[in-house]
Amino acid sequence: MFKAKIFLPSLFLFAFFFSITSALWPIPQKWTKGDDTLVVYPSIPIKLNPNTAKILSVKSQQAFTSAKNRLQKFLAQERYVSPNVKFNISSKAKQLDHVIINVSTDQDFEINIDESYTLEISEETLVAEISAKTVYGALHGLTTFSQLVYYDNDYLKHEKHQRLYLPFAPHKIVDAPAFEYRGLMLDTARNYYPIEDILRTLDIMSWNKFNVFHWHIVDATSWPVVTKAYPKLSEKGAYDPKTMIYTKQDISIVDEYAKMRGIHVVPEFDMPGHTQAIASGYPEIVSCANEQPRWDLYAAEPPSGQLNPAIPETYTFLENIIPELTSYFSEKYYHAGGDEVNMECWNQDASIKYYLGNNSGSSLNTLIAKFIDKTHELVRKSKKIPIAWQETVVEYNLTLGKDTLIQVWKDDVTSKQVAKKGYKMIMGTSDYWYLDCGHGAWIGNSVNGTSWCDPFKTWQKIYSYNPTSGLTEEEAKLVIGGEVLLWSEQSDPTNLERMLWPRSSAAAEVLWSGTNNRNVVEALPRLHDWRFRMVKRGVQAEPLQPLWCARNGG
Ligand code: CP6
Repeated sequence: MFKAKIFLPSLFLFAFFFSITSALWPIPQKWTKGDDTLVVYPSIPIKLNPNTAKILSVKSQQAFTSAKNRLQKFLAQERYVSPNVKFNISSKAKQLDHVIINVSTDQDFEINIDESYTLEISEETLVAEISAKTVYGALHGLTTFSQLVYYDNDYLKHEKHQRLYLPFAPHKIVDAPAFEYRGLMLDTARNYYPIEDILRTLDIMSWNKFNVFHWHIVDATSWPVVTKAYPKLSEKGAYDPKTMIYTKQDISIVDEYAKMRGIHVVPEFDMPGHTQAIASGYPEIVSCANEQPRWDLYAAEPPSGQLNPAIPETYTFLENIIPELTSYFSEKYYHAGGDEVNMECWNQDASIKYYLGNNSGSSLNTLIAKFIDKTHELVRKSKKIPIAWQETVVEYNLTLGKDTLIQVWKDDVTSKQVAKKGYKMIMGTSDYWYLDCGHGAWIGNSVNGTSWCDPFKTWQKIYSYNPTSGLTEEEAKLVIGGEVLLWSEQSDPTNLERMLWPRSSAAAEVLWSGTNNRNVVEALPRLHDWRFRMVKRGVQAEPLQPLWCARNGG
């Protein structure tokens, strides 16, 4: 009670105060603004400083040109009138003359690249100037610029041309991400998503300054990836071998599209668990495949099936498939899975029993070590860096190469354990950053009444997550970022956008702006505005509040 009394009045005060300023999402590290409103015409020149152009590689120039074209198109199509950002409009408003971009270095596109930028918009020089160390920092500057403009829906009164307002000038923004790895995971195996849905997701991700698309591309239920070495993987393992697949060419379209938006595509080929789909084409290398109806004895989710670590055929498979799979993606990181291995599945396999009987000193634990070590060795041989789920170093207690990036999904007890072992980490615990609806898809759970979104994580819950929670300052340095995750047992293209947005935006701000001083009261009107803007851009983002609240400072 005591708390509520103090909290409520301040809530209204904050809400009122913040409802009148322009709304950037994620919020920049430093931002000062004024109260002049400028006019922006969609045809405003967006120029790369000629000295900059000289130092940039062809790839970097392409990324710039692509971003510039997107911004120009945005400005031409922008029809956003905010319900809660109010500003002065003067008939004498001056016109912004041009946008100029300076980039000081050319760097390879890697996750730890410098993404900082500054954006200054002067009401005196009438220039918007973006300066960045890399072209990918400049891209973020252009993204920020696109959130500062609002449509002038009265323009016909003034003149013929459509125009926009840029309120609260002058602006001085100094910005850089708090975390270098800002990811979103999509599971395209429980349900299939056409490439168009993935490309669309990449667009929306880039507006939210995400920089990693973790593509959980295969799982127990389907293997949609077409491969040369093992064609039956998709012929038998995809939901439809003609239409519900990803070819090498599809993957490079996604890869290239992402890169043009400053996003890294990290593929995950989850092994040895979650692999029953491999058994559709290659049953000889999978243990306990499809043990119905008691799949629950052998797997976390149906259908059961795990690659058999005791037979040489499995290793031949890895040797042939990993070089091909790694070659399809330009990103350095390759997620090799390793989650939720069920020992009972292996325990009951005759060939594994035989192996254990004939190899003294071997155990299920040495077998899983052998499997993961071999996989990671092949990943490194392909010049990639392995990512592994936390189970590898926590639950199975394996010792992995120090370069391995560990993905933690359980809680801060496990992140603490991973930190003690000294691995770099990405965070996204199921209690906070799983966007899906938990384990609701199976009949048993449905009978127990947990068939839909139980519990559903609200944007406030997602926003309250600190990826470094429970860690010392020193340990926290191992956390290079985090991910929101959409498992697709109960998602497909029909609900993708509302499952992702605007809740992922909440995580995007934690990852970009940092965990200090996050405050849902300050954030709400700003996120509300950002959600309305995304909707205007065509995103089926879920509503956060009644429209009334936005209009009335609540
Ligand atoms: N699939 C895979 C899943 C999950 C994991 N891996 C999962 C586990 C628990 C919950 C939600 C999803 N569906 N391959 C765990 C990393 Cl609550």
